[in-house]
Amino acid sequence: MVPGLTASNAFMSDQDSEVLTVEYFSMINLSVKEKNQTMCDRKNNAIILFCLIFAGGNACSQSTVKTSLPFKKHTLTTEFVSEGVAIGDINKDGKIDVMAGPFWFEAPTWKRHEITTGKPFDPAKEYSTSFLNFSMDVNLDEWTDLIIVGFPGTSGVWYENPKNSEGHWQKHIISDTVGIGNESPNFIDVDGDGRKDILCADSKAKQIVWLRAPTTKGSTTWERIPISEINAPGTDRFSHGLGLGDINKDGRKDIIIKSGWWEAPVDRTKPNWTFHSADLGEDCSHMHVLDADQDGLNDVLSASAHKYGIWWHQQVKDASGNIAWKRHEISKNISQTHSSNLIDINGDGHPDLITGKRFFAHNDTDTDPGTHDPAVLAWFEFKPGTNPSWKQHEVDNNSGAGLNFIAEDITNDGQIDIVISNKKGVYVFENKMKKKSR
Ligand SMILES: [Ca+2]
Ligand SMILES: [Ca+2]
Ligand SMILES: [Ca+2]
Ligand SMILES: [Ca+2]
Repeated sequence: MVPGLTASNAFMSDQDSEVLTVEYFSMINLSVKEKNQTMCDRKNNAIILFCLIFAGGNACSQSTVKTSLPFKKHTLTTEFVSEGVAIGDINKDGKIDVMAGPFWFEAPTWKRHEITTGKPFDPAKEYSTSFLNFSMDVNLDEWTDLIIVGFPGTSGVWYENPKNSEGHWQKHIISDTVGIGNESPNFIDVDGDGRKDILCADSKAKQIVWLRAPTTKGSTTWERIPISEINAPGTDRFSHGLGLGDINKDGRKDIIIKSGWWEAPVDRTKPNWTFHSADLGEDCSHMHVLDADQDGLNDVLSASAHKYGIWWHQQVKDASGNIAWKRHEISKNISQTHSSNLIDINGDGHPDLITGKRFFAHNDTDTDPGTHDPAVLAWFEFKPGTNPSWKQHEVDNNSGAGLNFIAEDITNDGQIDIVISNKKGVYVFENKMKKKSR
């Protein structure tokens, strides 16, 4: 008997077959070639394995045994409409809907509605007008609105939820004067007041700033709060790498770029945070902070935006207290990992890294290595320790991820689902994994 499988699998329900498939993937080490197989091939492998184990290789065909993946894929569209995605209960029916650029998709049928006039773009030749999407109730009227960050360096906009009335949503400019730069703006609570902010570069002023959403009902004014000097690093419209996390463990989250970090002061609305130089590696996308090796010093995780590479940067301190950063490679299997999320997706108490290929990041050109690789979406199972590990699990190989994606429980079953939008389309991956016990 193969470990992890029981005779009860011989009469599999859909749910059971999903578990079998999870266990099958976890039992074998896939070669690079196998990793590039189509998902159909993999399903067949799972079926063949099942046949060999339970039917002696006989009397078993694809038509009689169904398998499915640990994530159920919902295709909202295969058109390229946005490289960012956001979620929220748009129509207040209790179900979480999906927004991607000019459209929102109504759960559970994913009927498409227009937020504004939109059209699909050509993934081989075009960029969309929607790079990152965030959702919040901007004007505090208790209806979820959509924020769109467009081509790097342009002004952000938000669309006001029309409260179930017909027609397009009213468009508002966040700030005429702020060019939202750096290619990985974060939508994250910078000052710890419980309301999310836009953390980005102002590529016109060449400053790191955060934009605070209106705080009083009916207001549409976003406050621009600079934290760096003018002409700071990481502030070009096409700069790569930005994150928020507590590097020095003083309880306040600091702002991180690949060449250093700004130390958050007690009052995070103050300008001129102290900058500390640090070598945090190559151009990357979102940057995350955690103590991977559990030595009491926080480390930094990042993934390459346009090449291959996922890394953790170990914070090391010498006897005099001087800090250095040692780079460790986690994976070089997926190129163009232009967005990531850090969240415990398997429920074992450890935050996992989810990332995917920003398919055709620079269109159908050979600018980026691996442009024509399968568009993989994967999660890396994190086990902390002196030698921390991140084991790759594939979610899908014909989607990937865009410039930002969602990893939250959108079906309200306690499992973290994944929602992506990129040049492959818009997809929901419903988490059907069995939860691991802690
Ligand atoms: Ca609103
Ligand atoms: Ca701090
Ligand atoms: Ca550490
Ligand atoms: Ca985990």
